Amino acid sequence: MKMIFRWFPHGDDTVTLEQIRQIPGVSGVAVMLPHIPVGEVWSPEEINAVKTEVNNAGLEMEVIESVNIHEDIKQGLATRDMYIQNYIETMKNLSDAGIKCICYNFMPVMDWYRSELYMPLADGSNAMAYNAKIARELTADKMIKSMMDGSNNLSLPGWEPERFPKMAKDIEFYQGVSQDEYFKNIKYFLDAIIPYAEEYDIDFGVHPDDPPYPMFNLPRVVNNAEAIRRYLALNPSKRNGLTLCTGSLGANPNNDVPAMAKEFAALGKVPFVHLRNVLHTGEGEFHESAHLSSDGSLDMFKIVEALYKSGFDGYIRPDHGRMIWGETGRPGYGLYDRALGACYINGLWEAVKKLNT
Ligand SMILES: [Mn+2]
Repeated sequence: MKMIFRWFPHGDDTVTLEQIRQIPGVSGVAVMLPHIPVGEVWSPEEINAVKTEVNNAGLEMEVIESVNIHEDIKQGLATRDMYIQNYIETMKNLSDAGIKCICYNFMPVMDWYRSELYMPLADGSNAMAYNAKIARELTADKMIKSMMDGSNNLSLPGWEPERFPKMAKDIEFYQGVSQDEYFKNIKYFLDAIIPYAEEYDIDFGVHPDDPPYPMFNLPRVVNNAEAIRRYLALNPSKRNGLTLCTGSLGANPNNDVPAMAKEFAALGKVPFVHLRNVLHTGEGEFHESAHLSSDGSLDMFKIVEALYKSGFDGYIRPDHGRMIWGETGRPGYGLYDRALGACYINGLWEAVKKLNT
């Protein structure tokens, strides 16, 4: 297991590589290159510039989160072949730079969503929250407006700005697309890229839908065990894997996250894990919490134990943290609470390992 930390390059992060280097047990970072428009090739120069910066700070860069999928691929348009070729070229360039794992998602139109980014908690910290009622009342127009002008503080990290102008049209497109048709588009993509993943020695981990609830009547892709089984079966290669995001899947109380960790890690199909906790506060409602089991609804010990006992040997990162100790920055991606999370997970891992050897 390698413990890593998400980091945003090009001065786009309040957390520095030097700070990450000092978190005990953290050996590397997961990065993305958000300034390259989705669908374009990531050049060796762009990749190596970031890699050099990361390596010079004493950290590894073996995981990309994320290389996003162009909407034309998701929609199955004729132009998808060109974008798939670009994707494969990006994979080659990443492989040449020593990348071992690519995280991505196949959520149509949307990336992740929260109804609140700075919900005050009783201890004086704040965290991101989701309320299904607010999400249901959200119209695409309202959402696009708030994302583009920054109102409601709804600027969600990881969303590329070029998504927004097309969003309403894209949402409209999917109203006539069934789940089955959508999975055909996914399979087309996987069958094209997975042979190259094998050749280039790169593990792919699809990130679950976050949250695991429907929005704007769009197809849901990876939101429960059955959907994950279906997704992994689209292409049987071990390279076609899952990024087990415990907070995304665990937001739905019906999802048994330790059981999922056990089932999919035992298949050797979990190259990357996002470990975080959420507290269920009502039907379709949750807020993010500290990583500690007793602060949320997920049993983090059971999840780590399931991973260890299933032979998991991939990357783990702490996921979103609360904002604590007066820190401000990118919602979910401050230094302090995520560093505490990394230490806690490392402690669980050490205990589970020693109890089982
Ligand atoms: Mn995640």
